Amino acid sequence: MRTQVAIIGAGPAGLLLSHILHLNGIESVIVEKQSRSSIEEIIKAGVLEQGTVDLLNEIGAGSRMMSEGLRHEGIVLRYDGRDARIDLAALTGGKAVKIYAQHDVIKDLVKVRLETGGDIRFDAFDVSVHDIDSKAPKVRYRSADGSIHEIDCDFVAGCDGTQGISRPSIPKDTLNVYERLYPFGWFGILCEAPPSSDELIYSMSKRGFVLVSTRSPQVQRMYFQCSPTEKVDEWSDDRIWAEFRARLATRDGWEPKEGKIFSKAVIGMRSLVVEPMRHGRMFLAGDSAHVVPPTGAKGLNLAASDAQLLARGLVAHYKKRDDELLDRYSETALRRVWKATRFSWWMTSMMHTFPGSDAFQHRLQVAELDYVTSSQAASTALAENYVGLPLE
Ligand code: FAS
Ligand code: PHB
Repeated sequence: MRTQVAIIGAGPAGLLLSHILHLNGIESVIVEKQSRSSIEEIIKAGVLEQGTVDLLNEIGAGSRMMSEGLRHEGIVLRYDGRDARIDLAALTGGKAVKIYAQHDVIKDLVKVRLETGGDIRFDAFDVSVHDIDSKAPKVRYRSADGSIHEIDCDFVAGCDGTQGISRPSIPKDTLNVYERLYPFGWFGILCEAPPSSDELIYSMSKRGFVLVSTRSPQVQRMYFQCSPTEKVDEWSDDRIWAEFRARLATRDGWEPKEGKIFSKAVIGMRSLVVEPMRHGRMFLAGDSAHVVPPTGAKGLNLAASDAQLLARGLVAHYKKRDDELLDRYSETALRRVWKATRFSWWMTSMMHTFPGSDAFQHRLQVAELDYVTSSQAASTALAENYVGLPLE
């Protein structure tokens, strides 16, 4: 079969790209290795930047997010046993973030794509790309019944995340890979409890970082810094809550609201950027090209901005026969990616306890947090990055 754009991966990047192209009259086919039910269940991100919220509304996929998502106009930085609030809305002229789980975004995007005639090939195995250096690239895959399918297209969008086949399909000697591994991970839980706080709490303590987030009035999302090789089954609920209480302790005796933990997982932490985000007629978007530590809540949002920038270039190609935006896609996307990578690295460095860290290092982190929370300029810088920088 033939289409204009073959998209590999039905994550935020692939689904957003496909729907934006559809709204501009451009055909695409998404090839996804997992089933629909599995991609709609994976627990991942939870914070949508203002730009991502606006995009979902613009493309007709935002109604459930607007009714069920939680608008947060501030975040709390906790350190030295006390809280300091960053007033995101006041510092950014009214912008905020929406707390809305990534798997709900996926559900909403799959629904709107299929309702508008979208072609999503779930359970696609052994996906491969071919002739991406030519004007007639191809995507091949094997469907569940064992038959082999070939999709002829004009362009391939590699939206298949960190474990995909797109990036490895690009000759290694043409790519520059920038990577930083962090000496810790996050132990993430979901629990049945009411919110412990009206806003997200990013907490720095000598015992390690904690993030108190939420999903709904009944389900809470929390993380604590752990070893990257931490074993989930060595952590009972009691031990987890004791660790959260110890790390979140404040001078006024604040304690988290506890409840039954129904999900536990350890998430690795690294920064990765691959340049360029293009090879021939294949473009990379989202985690296939970059990964950020979740401290800045940027991963999902970068996938959305890549999709917007790539769609803009493809629309100009097909509608105006103008390839200037497409030829500048990688450069434009990477400028935003590197700003988000810097912010995520900065938030991670400021809030986490590094191995070998001593009392001097801890005092430096306290001083940085004192400065960020007391300076209009510094708190504005944090706020404008957190709610999301302009698309370009
Ligand atoms: P995704 O990885 O979301 O999607 C890629 C899709 O491609 C998947 O559906 C996959 O099945 C498919 N695929 C892969 N290989 C394929 C192949 N060979 N053929 C066909 N399809 C293939 N970000 C945050 O901002 N905050 C967080 O708290 C946070 N937590 C995370 C927790 C976990 C466990 C993980 C894994 C990531 C987390 N992230 C978080 C980052 C995450 O949200 C990503 O940034 C976001 O999913 C990126 O979206 P995509 O680029 O679309 O890639
Ligand atoms: C989440 O709710 O999963 C979340 C929120 C903020 C972050 C990372 C994860 O920075």
